[in-house]
Amino acid sequence: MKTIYLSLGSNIGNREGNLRAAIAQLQAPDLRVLRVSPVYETAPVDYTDQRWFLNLAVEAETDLFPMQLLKRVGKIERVLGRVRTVAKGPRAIDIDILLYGSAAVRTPELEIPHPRIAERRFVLAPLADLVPELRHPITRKTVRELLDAAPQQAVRRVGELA
Ligand code: PH2
Ligand code: MG
Ligand code: MG
Repeated sequence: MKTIYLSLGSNIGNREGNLRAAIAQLQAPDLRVLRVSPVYETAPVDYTDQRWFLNLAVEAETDLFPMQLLKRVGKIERVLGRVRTVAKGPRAIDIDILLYGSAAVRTPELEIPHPRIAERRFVLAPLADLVPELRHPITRKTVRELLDAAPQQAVRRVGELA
């Protein structure tokens, strides 16, 4: 059984409903959602000409191996994200694997820890609400240290998921 951390984001349609539906779909006999962070409204990064996101972080434990987990979250994204408009831009739901225990995985399909954690306030702010003292398995910096050093990005806590 591994403890894992996921980053969820939505910027299409009923963003809060999409997050809630994704968490419900994640819950399964072989994946137990333990805690959900507060919700943040966050300015889009990378591709900036899109609606603001709602982002949150999830702590879970699972028997799934990393590639099985990747397939599972991909399936949930497809189920919930069917109404797609622009490729690479807005999405109904995005589920990214941030950490899988203290494991490091590097394949063409999957990299864990997620390679852009340290650049993304929209990932670090909710993650710091759950596990501020958790250390990144490679850099050994805590989540709070990473958040303090992250580039500026507008993120504001908007509350808990109902
Ligand atoms: N996800 C992206 C690209 N940009 N910006 C914010 N604020 N939140 C996201 O979840 C996000 C993003 C690609 O997955
Ligand atoms: Mg993403
Ligand atoms: Mg993704």
